[in-house]
Amino acid sequence: MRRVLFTFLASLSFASGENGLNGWLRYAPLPDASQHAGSIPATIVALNSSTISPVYTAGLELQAGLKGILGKTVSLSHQSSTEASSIIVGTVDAYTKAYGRPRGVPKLDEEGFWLNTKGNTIQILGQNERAALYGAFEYLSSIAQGSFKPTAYATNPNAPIRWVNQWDNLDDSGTHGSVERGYGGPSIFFDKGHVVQNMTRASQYARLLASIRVNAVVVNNVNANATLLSAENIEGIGRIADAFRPYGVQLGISLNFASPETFGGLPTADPLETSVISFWTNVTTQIYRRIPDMAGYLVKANSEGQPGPLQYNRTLADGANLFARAVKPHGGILMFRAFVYDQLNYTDWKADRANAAVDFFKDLDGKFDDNVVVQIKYGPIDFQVREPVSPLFSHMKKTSTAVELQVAQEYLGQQNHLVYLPPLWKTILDFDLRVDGKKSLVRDIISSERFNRPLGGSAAVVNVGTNNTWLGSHLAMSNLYAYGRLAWDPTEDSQDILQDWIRLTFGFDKRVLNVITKMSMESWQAYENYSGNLGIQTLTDILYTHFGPNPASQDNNGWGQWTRADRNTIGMDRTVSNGTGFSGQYPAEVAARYENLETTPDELLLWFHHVKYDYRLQSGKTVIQHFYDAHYEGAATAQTFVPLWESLKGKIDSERYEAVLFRLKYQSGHSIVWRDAINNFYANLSGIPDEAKRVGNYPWRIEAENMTLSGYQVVPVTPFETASKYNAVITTSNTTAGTASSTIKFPSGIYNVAVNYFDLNGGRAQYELHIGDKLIGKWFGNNEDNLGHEPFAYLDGHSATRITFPGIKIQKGETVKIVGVPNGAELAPLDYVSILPHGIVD
Ligand code: GCW
Repeated sequence: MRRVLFTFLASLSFASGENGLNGWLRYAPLPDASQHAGSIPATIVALNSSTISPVYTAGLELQAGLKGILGKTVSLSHQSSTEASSIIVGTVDAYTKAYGRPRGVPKLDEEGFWLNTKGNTIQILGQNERAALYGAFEYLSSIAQGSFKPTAYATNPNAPIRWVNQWDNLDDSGTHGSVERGYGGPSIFFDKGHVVQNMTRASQYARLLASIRVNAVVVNNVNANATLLSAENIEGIGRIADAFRPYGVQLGISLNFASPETFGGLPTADPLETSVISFWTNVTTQIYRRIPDMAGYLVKANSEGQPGPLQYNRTLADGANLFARAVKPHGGILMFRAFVYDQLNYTDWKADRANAAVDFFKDLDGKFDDNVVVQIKYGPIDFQVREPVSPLFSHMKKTSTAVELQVAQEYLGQQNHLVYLPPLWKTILDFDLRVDGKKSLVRDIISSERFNRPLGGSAAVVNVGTNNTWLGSHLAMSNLYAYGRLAWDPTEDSQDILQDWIRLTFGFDKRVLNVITKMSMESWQAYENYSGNLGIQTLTDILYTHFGPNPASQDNNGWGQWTRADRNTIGMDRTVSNGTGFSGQYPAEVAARYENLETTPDELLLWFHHVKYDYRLQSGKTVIQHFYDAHYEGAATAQTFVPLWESLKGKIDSERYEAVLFRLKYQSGHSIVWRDAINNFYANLSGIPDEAKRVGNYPWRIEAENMTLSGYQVVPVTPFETASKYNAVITTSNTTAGTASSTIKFPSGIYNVAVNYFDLNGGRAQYELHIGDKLIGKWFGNNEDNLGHEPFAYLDGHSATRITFPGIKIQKGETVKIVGVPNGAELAPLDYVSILPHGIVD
């Protein structure tokens, strides 16, 4: 009976609110709540009664959390009392006023806090108000994870800047606030050219962010729209700031450099012009009048078509200081992006986009005002699956810097592929640049410790949207969670952070913990394996959406994401001796390591060197065989995610279980699309076959173009490598169904049947798979409703999709038949059918 009751209660806890909206702040009932509820004080004293104070919020959170987690009703007051047993939350100063100096509290940084659960009274004391809220979330997090061991400790942030950048657009009236590189639905802030009225999502977002100690959000895209500065919009962002404030999250905005001209009607935006200076001074005063605690501005200048000071023959520092001086009297900060580069000439062997940041910024060190922070993408190119650290961190000795990370998985599967990012981020944060021959970890540079700067920290590009899951994917939320944790303490272990997140998000089941840990910890390596290896970059389509494979798109254009692959060789020669000189941008010890082919780690070989396909890596494999093997390994790992997840059925509420399963199945199919596309591309280019004879040989496949077709016609696919044997079939009209059939020549047995097709966003074609006279499955080409990634309008590596029907009984000589019913522009495109014996994935 007890067991039955327990199961019933456990299932009750799944019943509601499991759509993901609460993220890791579910306050789900603890299985053994009753054992602990008694040991928790029954009163909370929150030492601030103003409803906009984070301390006030902390009181409410503690009350709600203890109710949810322990089922305990706790009273909340804002008066200090002499009550012997209570939870006291407030600033150190407020506590001292009420109770006298707390004992044992070390000196805290501005946003540090002290948590003491040792006595009858629990002390949660922040150096400032938001720090007290951080402490309350920390306390709740440990209780929610079932940890009740009395402790007393202080914690301080690694760095003061722990921001999030949303690339949300203030579009025109036609659009529902699009998010650049957003895969979780439209903006939570903007709608049809205005700031939204309903601030519910804004405050829910601030709550999530406060719990991971993110202290500011830049709410609009760095490709900024000057109309944000209108009186109506200033009022609008004022409302967002009001929603953020009780959580201690500040608002920041991105500015468009040309605003004085395009919005202010001035003839110039020259940063040294008096009229331009007063334009920005006035605008800034207006904004601070509405939002006195605004965090500051973020500026992308002279990059990707954005205007900037170079247009007026002024330096980037002149541009940055213009804004820095405008916000200075209000206590604001200017984040200035180092993502500045020009289009380049592909035929120039010495040209290199990776050189741009250092080339543009190195001589400006010391020229930036003290409240400027140069925000540097982690790698020299652009959020690739693997990059060396940006060498700019080693040049900015007199400038505050922040690292820019990307929670948005723009080049990493767009939240449709599971990629847990902290292991990647760690390769950057823990990197020792050896500036002046001394230990110079990136995390100590951004913390301001190494060069003793006033500011510094990190910013993450995040793409939450109105989807209940925030990012479009439940599992992707581990990245947002971990970002905050690492921004606070970059020495934390990626797996420890992940496991906290798993317990908070999915509960205590051991198998749930193990499975999600295993998948997540393997995921980045798997994605790197089936996308771009050895530092060649992700190899995604860089000219269209950055989602599926298209290695050729990297080269022969001005974007500078080159691989320089030809028939015999591959890789960018970035050496000083013969190449672009990029390796020389690093301090001597690091430069020497990368300059030399033998000492460059395999994982970055093709980033730094141009070699033959049969060059032998340190691992002993040739470059090309490494490509082939890695792609098979990576896709094989992705296949394991589905059964691993399926082993959790019944252990996770069905809404999240099904949503995650759908994406993992999609990923397992798309990883094969990646594997085959990249392998065939390079097999074709190099003419070197796969030693294991897998690439180009698919004995279990039946190509659609080789089937008996009725109402279907054969079409070539571009790029060629994104369809098996280069061709697909589409229906001959957009109204009549087509059929593709073939006699099965494989021995009778049980098979997994996979169908590869192309799912375009111009319609929802319907497919049926028949074996003999049995209907095996029926589905729609409706990824556009389910995946949230960017447009997929053509037959290519973005739209290529695979669906698998496991355990199908097949008799030799039976017919396999696909019926495709076109819909709109989607002509039920079909690539191949695989009839796979147990254990074979092809
Ligand atoms: O890689 C590019 C992205 C752009 C983005 C830009 C940037 C906001 O594809 O979408 O623009 O980086 O970081 O500024």
